[in-house]
Amino acid sequence: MKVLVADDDPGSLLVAKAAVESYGHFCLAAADGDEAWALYLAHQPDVVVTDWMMPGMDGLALCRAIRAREAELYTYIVLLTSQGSRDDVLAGLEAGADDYVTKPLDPFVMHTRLLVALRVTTLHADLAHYRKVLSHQARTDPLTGLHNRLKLSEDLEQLHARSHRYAEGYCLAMCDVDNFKSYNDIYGHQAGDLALRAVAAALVGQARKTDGVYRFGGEEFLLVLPNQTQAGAGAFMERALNRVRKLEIAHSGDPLGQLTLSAGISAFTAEHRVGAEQLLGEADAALYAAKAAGRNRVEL
Ligand code: GH3
Ligand code: MG
Ligand code: MG
Ligand code: MG
Repeated sequence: MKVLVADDDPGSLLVAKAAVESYGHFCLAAADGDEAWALYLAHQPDVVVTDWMMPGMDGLALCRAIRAREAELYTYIVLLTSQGSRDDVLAGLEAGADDYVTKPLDPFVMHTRLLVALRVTTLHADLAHYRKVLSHQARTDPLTGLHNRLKLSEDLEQLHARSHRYAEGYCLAMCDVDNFKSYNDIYGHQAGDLALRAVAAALVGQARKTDGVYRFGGEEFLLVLPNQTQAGAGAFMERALNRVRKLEIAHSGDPLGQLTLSAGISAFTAEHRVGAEQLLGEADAALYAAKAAGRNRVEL
């Protein structure tokens, strides 16, 4: 572990540093609280062992500063206290310290505290990791690997606010696989799943880096196209539909004999400053028009 030791007494500092190093940890030493804070910010130690009374920033203030700042990485804090200062110990633990040891420091006691510190910091690191994994999973569609609707609502809210503020245009394209129920009926659900994955990959392949591709529902996909005019989005979606046709997924239940997409586009512009929900509804209505007009096409 990376351990930061802070003590304004040079003798105590040396003893503490030697104790930490003798049990195989890397040790940073600070001669007062201000230096400790600077080293903490620069090196993000796993453990801080700090004296209570120091000129400048004292141990209590250091505890508070560390606790006020850390978000993901947990720092285990051990206070160095003098014998018989029970109130100090309580104040220190309340300020955010995890443990305390009394001076003069016994190296073996330091060792035992660092064992606990390792266990606690490892646990916190695991929790942070799982939080990240779960957060990603909660926003991802497992079949296609695309973003899901939760991620869509978050991203769309952000994009909408930004576009509103800076008067930028953006477009939504709602896509739906044509005659997909009959595809499942003819080829089975497993083949249907594979087809959805292929369509998703084709859409992602067509999208620009800043575009968002989301699985909106069963066989429905939503594309979010920032900084795009309605005409630009129309041309873009024509290319996307073409790309899906080029997959040449045979579909005997479709008039064209292959799997196709229909799409409806809506646009947020200076003249049409409607809410994101309404824009979704408009893209859906345009999709409905594309279906009614014979499928395998884009409607604005
Ligand atoms: P339209 O051209 O009007 O869109 O007709 P459609 O048959 O595609 O539309 P419908 O809404 O009747 O059928 C959608 C089908 O999509 C039904 C459903 O079983 C299938 N589906 C939805 N999600 C999945 C999935 O994850 N995997 C598979 N294999 N099929 C799915
Ligand atoms: Mg001191
Ligand atoms: Mg469909
Ligand atoms: Mg559908």
